[in-house]
Amino acid sequence: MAEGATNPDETQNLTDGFHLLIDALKLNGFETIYGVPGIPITDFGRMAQASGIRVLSFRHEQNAGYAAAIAGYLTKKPGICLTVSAPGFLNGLTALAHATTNCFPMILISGSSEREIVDLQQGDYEEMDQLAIAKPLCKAAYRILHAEDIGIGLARAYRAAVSGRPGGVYLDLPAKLFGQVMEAEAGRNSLVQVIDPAPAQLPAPSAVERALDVLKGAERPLIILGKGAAYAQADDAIKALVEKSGIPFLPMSMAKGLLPDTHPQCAGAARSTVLRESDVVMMIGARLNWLLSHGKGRTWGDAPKKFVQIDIEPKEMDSNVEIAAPVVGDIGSCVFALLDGMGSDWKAPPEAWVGAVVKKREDNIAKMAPRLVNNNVPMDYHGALGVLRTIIAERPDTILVNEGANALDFTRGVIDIHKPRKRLDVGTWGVMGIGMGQAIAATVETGNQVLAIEGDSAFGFSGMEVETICRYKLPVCIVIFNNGGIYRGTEEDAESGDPATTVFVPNSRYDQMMSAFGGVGINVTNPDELKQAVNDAMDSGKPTLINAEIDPAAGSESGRIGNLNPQSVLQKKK
Ligand code: ADP
Ligand code: TZD
Ligand code: MG
Repeated sequence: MAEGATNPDETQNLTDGFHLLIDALKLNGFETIYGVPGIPITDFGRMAQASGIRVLSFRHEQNAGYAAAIAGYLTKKPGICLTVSAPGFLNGLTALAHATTNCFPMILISGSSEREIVDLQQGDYEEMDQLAIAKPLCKAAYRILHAEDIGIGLARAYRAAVSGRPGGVYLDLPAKLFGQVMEAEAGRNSLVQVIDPAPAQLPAPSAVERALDVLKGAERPLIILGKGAAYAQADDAIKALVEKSGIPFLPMSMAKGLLPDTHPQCAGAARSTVLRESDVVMMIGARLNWLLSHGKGRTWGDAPKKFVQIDIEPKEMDSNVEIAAPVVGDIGSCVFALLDGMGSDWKAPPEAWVGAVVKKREDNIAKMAPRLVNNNVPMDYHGALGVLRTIIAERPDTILVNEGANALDFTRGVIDIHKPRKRLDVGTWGVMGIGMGQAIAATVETGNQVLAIEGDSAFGFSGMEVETICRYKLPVCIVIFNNGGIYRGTEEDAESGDPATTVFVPNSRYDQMMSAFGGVGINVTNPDELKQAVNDAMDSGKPTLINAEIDPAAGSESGRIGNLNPQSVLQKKK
């Protein structure tokens, strides 16, 4: 048997699809698989686990997929999701599309039924032309038909996921492939160790010079840091660039903590002012999509603006507005080049601007402060978040997972993040359901404690995974902001006789779901109890779910993005 290979049958000198895939994964340093077992991949999962790969079994593929996607974000290595054919594949596909949309590297490996039968539509078990369906929804999609191609197939998938703009890759493995046998040494020779999977992409010196010229001409410059910057793991260089430039910075949601939200240059609490008033904006790993009002309109004010954009994807430039200085390359290389080009005589931006931003930010922080210490019962979002904010400040290595509408927007605004990649959330789509998958992968990949702050609706999308969290005994503390519904728990629909579409069973006890599986479930009604319960959870590291009773009337429709709802002229809103 070849050294390092997993085939236990030494006498036969043979290997097969199962073992080749395991060997290929291990050769390339893939240590964890997130998935759901079943035909045709059950034995593959068992063998992978026996070989030392960590195989985490979920209750639904979508959650395993979200886990893989965020694992990719946290590690810069594609997260692997493993699913069964057709329905399992489709369940995982949402997460694959989400990974692609968010520029997270991920590989969805799915078993599939036999080509001969699928292509003649003869009705195989879980028949579906998965490759064709996956193609438009991911960055690349490949199928492997022969055992000797497993090595090269995985290499292609790996490289496609992480190089350039990262994204989701689909790998289709028909059932027959797993059992295909080949000679062990030939098998070993067929494996490919991917060298330099995400090669550095250096920016052109002229592009760097152009960017510096634009920055030098600025009166009111701003740097926007996006999750691409957090993904790049160029933390020290980005910090050095921001500090040397003296320019106020605005972190996008998942870029919070790249520099601490408490940093003197952080303009997070002066967001509308800096977007409106700035004259030159440098985007680092952030897109001018809906989250930034497409770079135009009221949010951005009337004064003309010039944009500098650092991104690995050339097509991103001019996607919404003209980019005066495109800098195409990987963020680490681009930031180093800019730092280098700034030289020793770099002039900080005018004090009038920097001072105005600081003043606005301090004013806004002071305005919010009293709301964060309120002890109202039932709790409002600010009362609850006031204590959670302190806990995160005291335990800055905690990874915060966050989804919901009000539960998302208020948490993002209130809780300061102090270290890079410690805030994970709904991302570019604002998708509900990422919570438990992200919570699981975050702690599995880093070993850190997780605090998941979840709207009651948001949690419902992946809530069954509390069993998974208990089964693997993960240090995850879930706080449900339970306001009895989507946005609010107060709506009534007198006309239909059914509950309004946005409300749930009032006074639900989500904590009992956790107790059902042996975890700690607690119901809390005020901020003091919430603080105690979260601190206990973090001290013990035990799976914990805290049902935090929030005033059903405290939230607003769609949180901060109510303006995106289309309006009917014929019907009055309730
Ligand atoms: P946010 O939602 O935080 O604004 P986006 O997801 O919109 O961030 O933008 C992330 C951007 O970062 C994408 O355009 C992507 O191409 C880019 N990106 C991701 N990784 C890198 C990298 N290593 N180097 C350069 N750009 C990157
Ligand atoms: N489905 C999916 C997959 N993603 C979505 N974003 C939605 C539906 C629509 N949606 C939102 O945009 S937020 C939200 C839904 C259903 C839930 C908000 O309720 P919540 O939070 O309980 O999670 P708050 O605190 O009550 O606002
Ligand atoms: Mg709710």
